[in-house]
Amino acid sequence: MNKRVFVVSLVIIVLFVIMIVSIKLSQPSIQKQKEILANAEIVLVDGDNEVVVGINEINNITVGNFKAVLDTSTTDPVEHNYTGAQLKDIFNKYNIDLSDRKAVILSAVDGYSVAYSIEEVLLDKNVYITYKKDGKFLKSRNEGGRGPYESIVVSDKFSNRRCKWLTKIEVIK
Ligand SMILES: Nc1nc2c(c(=O)[nH]1)N[C@H]1C(S)=C(S)[C@@H](COP(=O)(O)O)O[C@H]1N2
Ligand SMILES: [Mo]
Repeated sequence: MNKRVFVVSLVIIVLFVIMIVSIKLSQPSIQKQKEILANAEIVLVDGDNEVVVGINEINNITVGNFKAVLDTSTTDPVEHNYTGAQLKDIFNKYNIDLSDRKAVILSAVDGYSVAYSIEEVLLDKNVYITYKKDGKFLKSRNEGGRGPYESIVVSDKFSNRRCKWLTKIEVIK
């Protein structure tokens, strides 16, 4: 074997080994991401009626994308493209009739909670449960994100009534 062939073969073998090692190394993080998504659940509560909603259900109800302005105390207003389902469509899917209800309370893992009136929830294209921002899944709290779910009130100028890390939606009579 001449030297040139030897060097070329060696480079190919080294590149192949690097490729295999990097695939193996990325597998646990892909697995973890799947678990986070698999466990991404929201509890819907209406009196004694309680249902657990997961990413597949939300995904099925999702009709498309919408734009909303993110404006927090520490950031300037920036418009983003979100993907999610309208909250009224989620209630509709689970046959929860909002017409004689007063409000909806959304709560998060950190103890934050916020109330939306039934009127604003029933407005078209106003209140969404979102899981993707600019085409990427929202990261969980552990990963420094606002997901896996965040509620958005499109008509709100500021973002203080959004519920990050959303885990529970309760209907109030
Ligand atoms: N779960 C949860 N959601 C929350 C809050 C919070 O403390 N916990 N703060 C609210 C307020 S006051 C603002 S301004 C924004 C904060 O967004 P930021 O984390 O990007 O600053 O989220 C809102 N939603
Ligand atoms: Mo805030």
